[in-house]
Amino acid sequence: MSDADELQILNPATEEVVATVLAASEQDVAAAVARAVRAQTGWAALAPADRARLLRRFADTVDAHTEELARLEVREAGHTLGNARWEAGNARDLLHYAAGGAERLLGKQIPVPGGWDVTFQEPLGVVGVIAPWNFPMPIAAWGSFPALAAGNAVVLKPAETTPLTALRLAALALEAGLPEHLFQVLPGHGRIAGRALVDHPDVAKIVFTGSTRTGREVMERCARLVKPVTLELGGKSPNVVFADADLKTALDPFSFLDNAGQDCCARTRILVQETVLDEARAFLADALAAVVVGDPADEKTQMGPLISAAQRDRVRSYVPDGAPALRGGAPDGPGFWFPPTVLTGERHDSPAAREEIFGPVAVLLPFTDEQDAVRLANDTPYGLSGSVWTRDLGRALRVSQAVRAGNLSVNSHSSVRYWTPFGGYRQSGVGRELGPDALTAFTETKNVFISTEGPAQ
Ligand code: TXE
Repeated sequence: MSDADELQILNPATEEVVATVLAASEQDVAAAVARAVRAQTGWAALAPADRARLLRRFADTVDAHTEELARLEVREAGHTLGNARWEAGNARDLLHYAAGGAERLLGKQIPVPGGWDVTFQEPLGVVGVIAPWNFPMPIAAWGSFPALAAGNAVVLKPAETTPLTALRLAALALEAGLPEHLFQVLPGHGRIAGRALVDHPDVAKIVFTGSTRTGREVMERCARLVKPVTLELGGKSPNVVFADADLKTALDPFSFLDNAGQDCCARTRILVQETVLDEARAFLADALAAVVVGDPADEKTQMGPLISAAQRDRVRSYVPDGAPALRGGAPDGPGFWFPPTVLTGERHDSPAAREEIFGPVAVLLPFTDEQDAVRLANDTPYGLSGSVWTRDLGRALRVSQAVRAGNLSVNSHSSVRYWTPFGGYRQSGVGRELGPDALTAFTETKNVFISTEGPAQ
């Protein structure tokens, strides 16, 4: 493909073309960054209360368009309507939360002899955000909105397959009165527009969400310019179910089927205490058969298609014909469908149990006791998320302390909240997004010492 080619956006449920969008070239990225540099100067000079007011207006504008944004996400990404509505609401709520942060970006006063010492949290300048296709709207928002609130400009490159909701958000920002070029969205290829953003000397930080492989490359390229990065990468999260747990809740198949499993927090390693393994298998067989897979625009649908033919092929490669598995159903015909699947004959060190599949496929694995459960849960290069299910409070606390992951839930499969920190250990990433410190990640700390010494006598 040439630098000036087009991206065809397909509806993954029908394979029909939804839109055609121009792909940004390296020159387009350079021009956008130059515009962002100018826009950021004016934005940072505004009083924090004025930045907050404009961001709240942006939130209200998003609010007035949540149904439109949700339906666009259904068309470009195949998300169920219920999920897509949550996603649009999440973008709006994060804007409100980040807007409040603009006025609370506090420094410190540190006691020192001979003067006063104060710190300031200053904006970085232009932030580059590279977003994936699995949650196009929320992930674009998580990288961009706290950065804007902290006084930065943002240039966002969405994934090749899903640029439409991000483009719409940028248009809504302008409609709400945000300065021109402050929040720019440039659809394009990773290896062209993505790399150009990473390599640009005037981009002060990169926030990347995607595969561990690409994240590693982004980090290496940023290292050449000593450019800070936040990386949100893959996962292979455990769902640790002890025999005393409420199995029906603990084994909720949507702990790994939500968004057709294209979720870095999906609990795809179902670790079940061996004394209840048969019971778990019987429950999961019924639960998978009951999942409603189909048209994501239908309110009753629980699971939609995968994003692309390539992703379906990748998922299929982990589920050979005849592999021992529990399976649900999926539509035939056009669309990138794959049935809900739990592999039951895997070892914990097999590729399906170790690698991120990113589809509606989990593995069921037994453990003996608490020590064995922790050992298996931690036997992964990743460390993003996980759940622990037990009625024994002491054990719940011990296991949640012992599992090395950034986001754990006890007796819950709760997902991301915009007001709590999110990110991974080890190869799941670097840094944290969201939560009370979200804005600080987009600032430099400046320390200023002011002498109180009087004039020499
Ligand atoms: O990811 P990439 P892909 C995992 C998941 C999935 C696999 C591959 O396992 O099956 O990754 O997905 C941009 N410089 N996750 O190939 O390549 C790209 O254009 C700069 C987990 O889609 O990492 C897109 O915008 N940017 C994950 C973004 O990076 C580059 C979500 C992600 O694409 C680039 C998505 C480059 N050299 C996939 N190459 C999660 N953490 O949730 C590509 N990009």
